[in-house]
Amino acid sequence: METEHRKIIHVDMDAFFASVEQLDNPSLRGKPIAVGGSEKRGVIAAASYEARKFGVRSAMSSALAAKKCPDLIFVKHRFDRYKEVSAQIREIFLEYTDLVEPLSLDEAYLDVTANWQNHSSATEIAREIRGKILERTGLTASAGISINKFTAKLASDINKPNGQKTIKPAEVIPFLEKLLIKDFFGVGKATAEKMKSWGIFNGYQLKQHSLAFLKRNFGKSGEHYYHIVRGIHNSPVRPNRTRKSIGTERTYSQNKTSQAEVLEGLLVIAHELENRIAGSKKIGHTITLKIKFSDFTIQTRSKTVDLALSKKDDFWPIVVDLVEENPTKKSIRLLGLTLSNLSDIQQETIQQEAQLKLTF
Ligand code: DCP
Ligand code: CA
Ligand code: CA
Repeated sequence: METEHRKIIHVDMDAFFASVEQLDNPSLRGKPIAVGGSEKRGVIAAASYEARKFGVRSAMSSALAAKKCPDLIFVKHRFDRYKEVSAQIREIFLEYTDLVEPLSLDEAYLDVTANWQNHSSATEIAREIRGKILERTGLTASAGISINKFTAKLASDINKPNGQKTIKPAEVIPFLEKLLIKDFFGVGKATAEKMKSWGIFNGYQLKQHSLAFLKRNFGKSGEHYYHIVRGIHNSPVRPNRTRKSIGTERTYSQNKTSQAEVLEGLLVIAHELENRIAGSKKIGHTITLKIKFSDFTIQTRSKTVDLALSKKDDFWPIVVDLVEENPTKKSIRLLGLTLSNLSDIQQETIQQEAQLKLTF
């Protein structure tokens, strides 16, 4: 039955470092680029899809890459910028579930079984998340949707870049039977060679061997292979942090100079914040106003109240106070609002909503 299965999404950004560089520097778009390394030394961290056509890959030596693709452009990496994007996508994931397990800057597992926002399917959630990633970061991501982390991760590669793939419960077994041994998690070269020598090339052939046989030959890993090829992979999505704040901000193409303009801008932001709070199933006690001036200096002002804040009507008067108590003379290029001091809204409400049906 559908409801017995968890709904796991694996999201992975496309050509992450390279795509960020092409986003920030339009002259690099559509061109073969490599991030990290230089013409002469080092290894490449990331290659744009244009560079991959020439066979350029992550971890390849720069010298070999330059040989394969003579027009390859080498770009320096900017980790702070990748971290910034990583935080942005994390924020999006957390709008759908607390169960977010990042694997690296550009990918994470999400367990969306509880279905916070009453979506019709996990597939739909993944599509929405990819849409938000594109909208807020300007970058594309791919996703895999399935019953466990293992199949979800494999699925996210199938329609990459800028695509997604759902492997439904009934499709998991046939998918795993066709899967090549080298693509099974944690099957190293030596193990794959050993299996080949016994005529095991795919999941179906792996399944013909007993648990005892696999344990005898591969120890604990053998047991893991036995289960995984049967679609059994119970490893939970382990969140490595709980959310401390919910925030949203906007940069304006035209600086804001009057208090009326500032309040007008903040009203839009307050609406969006309310939506994000609703998605997070949290309440908070502190509202922070962030202002970036046209000279790029930043100011934050906060107020903490006893009232449990989640609705715009409740926190808007606080925002107005924060603006009015210290009128500013300088022109403003960015405004932001953050709710912090968070706690979960009542457990019973969450449980009720978790019962809303979610299918694949
Ligand atoms: N990375 C790195 N060294 C590696 C592999 C990757 O520094 N050996 C960095 C650069 C990548 C980022 O991590 O952009 C994410 O790695 P992925 O394996 O997810 O690869 P990409 O995102 O670059 O491409 P894909 O579209 O295949 O996911
Ligand atoms: Ca990636
Ligand atoms: Ca990745």
